[in-house]
Amino acid sequence: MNFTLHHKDSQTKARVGSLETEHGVIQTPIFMPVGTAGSVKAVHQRELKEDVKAQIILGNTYHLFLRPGLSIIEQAGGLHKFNGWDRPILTDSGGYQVFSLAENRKITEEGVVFKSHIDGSKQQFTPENVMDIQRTIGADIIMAFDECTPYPCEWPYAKKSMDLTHRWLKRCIKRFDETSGRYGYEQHLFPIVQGSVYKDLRTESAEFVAEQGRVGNAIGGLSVGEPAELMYEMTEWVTAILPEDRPRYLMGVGTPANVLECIALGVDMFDCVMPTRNARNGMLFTTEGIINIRNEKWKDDFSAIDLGFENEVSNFYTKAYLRHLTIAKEMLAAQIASIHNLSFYLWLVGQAREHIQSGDFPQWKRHMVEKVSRRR
Ligand code: PRF
Repeated sequence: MNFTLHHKDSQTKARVGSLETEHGVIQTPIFMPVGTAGSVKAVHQRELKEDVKAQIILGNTYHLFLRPGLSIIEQAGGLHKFNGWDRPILTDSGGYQVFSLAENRKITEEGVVFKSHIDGSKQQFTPENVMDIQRTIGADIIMAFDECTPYPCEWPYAKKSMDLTHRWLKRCIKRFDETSGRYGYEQHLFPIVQGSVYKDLRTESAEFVAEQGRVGNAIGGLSVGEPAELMYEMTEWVTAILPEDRPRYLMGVGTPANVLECIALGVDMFDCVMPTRNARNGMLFTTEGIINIRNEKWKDDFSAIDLGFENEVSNFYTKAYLRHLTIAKEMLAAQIASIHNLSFYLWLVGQAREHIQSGDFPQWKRHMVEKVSRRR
């Protein structure tokens, strides 16, 4: 996997690059739609390519391991073959989902024992089996097994948790490097920086992660309820330590404004359920701001959802029609809203890349953050 930096902004830490995988090239900064159970909810693969213009999607180890299970994915020849997505895939390790979804989880030095939220069965994740599971799922980029601390979190717990995440990282790396891709292409392991909101811990974690010398690095433990300013402060602190010549992935972030601000802090990759989850609740992100399509005021607004960027779906369907579909609980509402929101995010990071290249990124970002954060 090759990461090439093409341009660095002179006034911020924003950069434009490209990340080559055997399933295709990813232009950075990039937003990665979340496809938890092997599907980006309400959006099929052709729409993801042609309308959304997604370059890479996410999958979740936790969900895929529980259902359909490894045997089915392996028989299919890996997740790319199973779901028909032939571009890059990244899988999260389960280290986050196990804490947010599983019941009765118990964390030990060895790993986490938990009860499946689907059938109540007892399961265990360890750094070793999570590497094996992600090898079998077959994502191009796989994530280390970590503990994501909640917010707020006292320093002593954050320290203890970070140390455990680091010991787990060593075990992940050992297992990962002893094994190889099962489907004929290479996979790459990204370690994750933790340390909650404490600068001393973030420094220690970022240095530890940087020392491992992996091809890309991730920042975890943020966007878990802390104020946005604190999230920016930690992100900036960590990107200053992580190697400049490797991609940096900020996990689970965020709103369009969060994404733009963190691009300026040197982040290259983002994922978040917000564009898809909020779409299903009627919240739309547009070039003119945030709208709740259920609002009465859209009932006879026959203007397009968004004319601010070129997109078949956003330019074609009207607000009044989408409002009707949403109120009537028509499935098409979720499809149109999800495609629109994802297309908007992908357009936004594409614009960011162009403005970094052309040299007016700071001015454009200031203007854009204001525009996309408005409530209409
Ligand atoms: N760790 C992992 N996945 C994550 C996170 C994390 O800290 C976050 C934090 N926002 C989102 N997804 N493994």
